[in-house]
Amino acid sequence: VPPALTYDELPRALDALRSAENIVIACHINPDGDTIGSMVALALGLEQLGKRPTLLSSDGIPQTLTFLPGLARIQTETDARNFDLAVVVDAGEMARVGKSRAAVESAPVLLDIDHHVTPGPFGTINLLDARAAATGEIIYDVLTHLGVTFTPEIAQCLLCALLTDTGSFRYMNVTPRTMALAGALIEQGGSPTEIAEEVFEKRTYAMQKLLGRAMESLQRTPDGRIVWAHVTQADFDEFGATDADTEGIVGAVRAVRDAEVALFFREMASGKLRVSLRAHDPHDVASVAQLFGGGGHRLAAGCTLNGPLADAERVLVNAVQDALYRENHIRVFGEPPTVNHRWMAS
Ligand SMILES: [Mn+2]
Repeated sequence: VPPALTYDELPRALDALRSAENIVIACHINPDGDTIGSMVALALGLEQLGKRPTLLSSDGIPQTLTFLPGLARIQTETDARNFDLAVVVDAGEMARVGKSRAAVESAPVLLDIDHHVTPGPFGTINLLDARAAATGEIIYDVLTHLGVTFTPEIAQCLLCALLTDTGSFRYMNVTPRTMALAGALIEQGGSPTEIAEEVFEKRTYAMQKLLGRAMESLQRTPDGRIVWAHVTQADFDEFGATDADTEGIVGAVRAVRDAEVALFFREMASGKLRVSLRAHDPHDVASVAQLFGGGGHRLAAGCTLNGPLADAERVLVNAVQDALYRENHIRVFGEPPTVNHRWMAS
């Protein structure tokens, strides 16, 4: 395995973990494989050292991750306030621990472990590194430094963190080190086959039907640069679908050849439209989402618009066209005048 990442505050983090006894570990709301895998792997390692970890997931455990070992330790909330140390994994910001916040903030020391480096560290001790493809990579280093034995359970949790946060090792965040760690984790008993089957191949009937409706609605601009799709509230009602059943749709829209920006519109019961925006490098959809009061990352963002659906689609597609034009204009001529779309935001 290539050398570990280096963190300025690693010695302080290790001291804090070694000296604490009651440790509360919190993951982020709407949890994914990285935050759950990182939290459980860290807890299993700390238990080897005789610690008593309390695991908090404000939003519980998504169906797709229920195969992971060690999940019985996770609770959605706690009244306990006797913690020596709090650890928050993969959250980006404190607000994203949800209702775990009171327990986390009751501890005298807060360790923030993350590969999201914006909006910035919020711990008293911080292990942040954007070069890590997943927070699980940082947890791997921490457990190694603590002298923990990598059991098959720990390996499976960390492999799940790496595999899910890299889109099965396909995203730009993958490094040689990511692959080397994955190899080590397989040697230690992790199973990529089990993770892939559980996470990607147990889609619900409603998910597949919604995906069908979305693909049926697919449209694109004449130049093919912008592609979009929608599902209506009627589709949701017909299949008894929930928000979780839209998983994978925006990725399917983005996968259209020559698409530079993909949009997915989800009609809500209120009549408003929740929109997921995805860009291929080097485009920036966060700036478009921000025009409508939303936000996100350059390549993945979201916002909410007023209905009806057809108007929202027209307005947002126009805004993306403006943004693509602006990007080109800035490259060639410098800053053009700005366009204000804020009036359409819900
Ligand atoms: Mn992550």
